[in-house]
Amino acid sequence: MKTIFSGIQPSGTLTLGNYLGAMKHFVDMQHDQKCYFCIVDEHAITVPQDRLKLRDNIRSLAALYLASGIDTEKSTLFIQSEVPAHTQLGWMLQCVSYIGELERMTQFKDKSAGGKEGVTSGLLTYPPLMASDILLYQTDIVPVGEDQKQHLELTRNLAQRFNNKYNDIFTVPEVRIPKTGARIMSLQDPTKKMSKSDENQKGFISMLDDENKIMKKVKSAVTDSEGIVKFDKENKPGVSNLLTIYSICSGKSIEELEAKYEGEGYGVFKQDVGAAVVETLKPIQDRYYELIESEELDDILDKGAENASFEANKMLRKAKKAMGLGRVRKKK
Ligand code: ATP
Ligand code: LTN
Repeated sequence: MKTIFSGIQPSGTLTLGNYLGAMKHFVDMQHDQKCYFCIVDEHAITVPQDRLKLRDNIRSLAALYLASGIDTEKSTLFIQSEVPAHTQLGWMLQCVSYIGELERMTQFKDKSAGGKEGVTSGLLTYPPLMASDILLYQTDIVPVGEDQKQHLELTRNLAQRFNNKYNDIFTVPEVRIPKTGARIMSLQDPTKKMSKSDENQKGFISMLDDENKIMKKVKSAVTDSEGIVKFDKENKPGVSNLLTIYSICSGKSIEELEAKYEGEGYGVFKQDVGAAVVETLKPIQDRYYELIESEELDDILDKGAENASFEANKMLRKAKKAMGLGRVRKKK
């Protein structure tokens, strides 16, 4: 049995990109594997957050994990800040990371592009915390979207460096990026990834958008003036993005869809893409609204934190011993 770990930041309501690139695969992977799914709230505070909104987003993300099909009989679902071992090992791994390699992370470069004065040091040291999340559970596989590939590469380097320098305790994890849906693009600028922190609301579909909003956003998605439904990422990024979304939501292949819309133009096509998205999200939304105010959700998260702490503390003890932290009691 393999161990799977992945995390999502509670930095806003999840988008269709998060669902198709990450969450949907978590659900498919949980059979016959040992899975940990984490709400990484300590990652979210690397950029400013409103405290009440953050609290709401944490709960909402937990409910979305469950509504999407995470089954707590098979998987452990928990909140990062409720398992202190994450920041403890995170600090130790910071002391194994080099500033140079952290400064080379694309996400850091992008988010600090406006100047380094207003950027927190947490944004720079976020990757060792992410490595800690993963390494605490002897993770074999980390399912993520394309944008996290570089962080995973760094996690592997840190694990190997620690194993060589101190003691061979960490499993070196593998990244698993989905073949389709790994990078769902913005509906307004199909050269940019769909992001929940996009200022332009029309660029993303939230997992909680109602039917009306979804249809409107898909209809106003940027395409091109050719009027041909064909997959061509380079020259037709907007149409290709809609085809990807439609294909995953409907289970039909891209070729099948291209054939179906031959000679049709974009009107009918967009209508059907929207309908397929609504059909995918509707059952998740129904279950979400049942869960969000329930005590069941709190019970699941309490139990998740307890399970995760138990496993994580075992690894933390090993790592402290390997580095020589703390003490050993003298025998009388
Ligand atoms: P933000 O957009 O606010 O910077 P994010 O959505 O990139 O945040 P997370 O919420 O932590 O960051 O991402 C959770 C998972 O969703 C990760 O595995 C990430 O790779 C994946 N993901 C994020 N955006 C997309 C996208 N547009 N297409 C496919 N997968 C995505
Ligand atoms: N960095 C990731 C979120 C994240 C994560 C993790 C993903 C934090 N810890 C551990 C996988 C495994 C992001 O920004 N999407």
